Amino acid sequence: MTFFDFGETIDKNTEFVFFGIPWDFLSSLKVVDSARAPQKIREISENLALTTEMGIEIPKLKVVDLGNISIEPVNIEKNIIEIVNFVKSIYNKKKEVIPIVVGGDHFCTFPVIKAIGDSFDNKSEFGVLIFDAHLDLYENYDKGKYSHATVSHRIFDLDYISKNNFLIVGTRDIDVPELDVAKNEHITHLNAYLLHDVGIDAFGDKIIDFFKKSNTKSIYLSIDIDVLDPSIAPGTGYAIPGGFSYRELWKILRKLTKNLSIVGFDLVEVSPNLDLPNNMTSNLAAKLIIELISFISKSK
Ligand SMILES: [Mn+2]
Repeated sequence: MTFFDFGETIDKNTEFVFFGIPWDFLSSLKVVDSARAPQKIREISENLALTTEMGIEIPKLKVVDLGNISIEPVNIEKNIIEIVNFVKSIYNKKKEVIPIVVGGDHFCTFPVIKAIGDSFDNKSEFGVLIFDAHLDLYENYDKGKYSHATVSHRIFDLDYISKNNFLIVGTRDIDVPELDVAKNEHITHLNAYLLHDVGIDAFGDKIIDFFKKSNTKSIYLSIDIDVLDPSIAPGTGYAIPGGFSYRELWKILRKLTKNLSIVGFDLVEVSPNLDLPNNMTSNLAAKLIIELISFISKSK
């Protein structure tokens, strides 16, 4: 039994729908194997105890695991359509469910956000929050316009995404062309060091205030595992120092879910082949996902 397999079909009681996107072709690094992460994280969760840190019994959370989306790694356009259709098929079964996605490289986030954003009748209520060491704002990178390093740019290009409902948090490895895009488009990003300058509470408030200011009520959250410090999450392609601790991110997420409505989230860029032999990064990922599910469940 894993954290995520308490049922395999969506019914009227389902609150969360878990699925994997085993796709890492659009990573710019050859050494990663994040396509393996969805399965690895499920396996790891089998060995973890079945209560959350706040004492919630995990089997009582209504999470259905739909398995992995079928992916043809090099067939980019087909995969985008496949992922968008997969998410839409979930909403066709039940509109009020929260998709939980495990990648894959960070590009997997784009089609998921497109599907979720497109499903909103009132698109002005929808916003995107990204936790990442990087801006991922290149116009083109590596294989072209679709890359894990262009994903934020592609999300920003969506009609209903603007500087008012799009925020990147935890950055600390930014290239000059990306900074130019951020400046020209007035895209807000909160650098990782700021958390230590102002403290966790004030940092969390900054995120909440950003979305409240524009009246953005429904937030999709994307977590690149490299937002965490590589000392606790070494199993990822870019090991950038100065990231958040597990507890810092946990506290930020707990606060966010009390103040904003989360309509879906993903966790990407875990690379099992770069992890330590005790699988500490996949372990952390499994833990983080279930804690976040319990926060969202509690806030509903
Ligand atoms: Mn990223």
